[in-house]
Amino acid sequence: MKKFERLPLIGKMLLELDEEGVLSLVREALQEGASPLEILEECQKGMTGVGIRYEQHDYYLSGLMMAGEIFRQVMELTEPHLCHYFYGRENGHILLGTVQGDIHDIGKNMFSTMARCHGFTITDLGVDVPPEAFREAAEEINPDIIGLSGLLTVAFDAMQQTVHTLRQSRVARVARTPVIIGGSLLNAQVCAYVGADYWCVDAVVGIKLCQEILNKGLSTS
Ligand code: B12
Repeated sequence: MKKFERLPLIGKMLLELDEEGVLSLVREALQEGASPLEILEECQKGMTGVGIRYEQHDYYLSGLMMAGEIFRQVMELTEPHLCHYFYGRENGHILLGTVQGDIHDIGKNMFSTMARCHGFTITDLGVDVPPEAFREAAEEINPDIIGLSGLLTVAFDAMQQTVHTLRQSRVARVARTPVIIGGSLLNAQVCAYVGADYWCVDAVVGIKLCQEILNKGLSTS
């Protein structure tokens, strides 16, 4: 992969919500053989900055929406390149979704794309998914791993409820299926509170954890 010197500019332009600037620079970077992962990481930094501006009341909800739309388009541009960058023959099945009350899906979709590039099968239930819907889907498809996404503090309770509902499943295998949670505000304490088995704030780390779970045959029991 070639080093694209103006990579940091992408994150800065995203922070300024400069849609045209971001997209043309991303196209240029990809044409010059830059790493799609580094482009996405740069955009993620920009998104964190947008979140800070929102907290400081420099941006409003429309700013978050605009940033989300720019990132979605960056994902569209980088997706075909990601599968050249990542390659794998994993044969695990991951049930994925953003928990109830939360509609953030950019990070979930990014994880989903990378996981598919690695060969995982993904069943994505979408956003604002109630605990029961996770349980029903898990009982139907028997996934190897269940991935919950959540970016809001209030999503922690929904994650906890979802894990609890899954553990109560009458299908023994579903009750034991490892659960991994992902989202920028997570940490070990939240993971313990939620009752999940693994946590991450980064899709690449998430993929590695899923590979370990499969390869070592890890489960919650
Ligand atoms: C874009 C955005 C939005 C967009 C989302 C668009 C979309 N389609 O997703 C919209 C406009 C919808 C939105 C709405 C709101 N948002 Co918002 N949003 C953001 C923002 C700026 C970026 C999020 C993002 O996409 N980041 C980029 C992705 C790539 O990163 P990521 O999600 O962390 O994902 C990575 C990892 O976490 C991991 N991952 C994620 N999921 C999973 C799952 C698994 C299984 C695995 C393994 C890994 C994994 O992989 C990804 C890649 O590495 C964040 C700021 C921030 N710091 O996150 C605020 C932020 C999350 N939002 C916030 C808030 C407050 C809101 C609103 C309540 C605002 C309002 N007044 O209405 C609403 C809530 C709506 C709802 N009910 O969900 C707060 C949350 C604060 C809190 N403590 O709860 C934040 C932190 C902003 C802030 N600093 O205040 N938002």
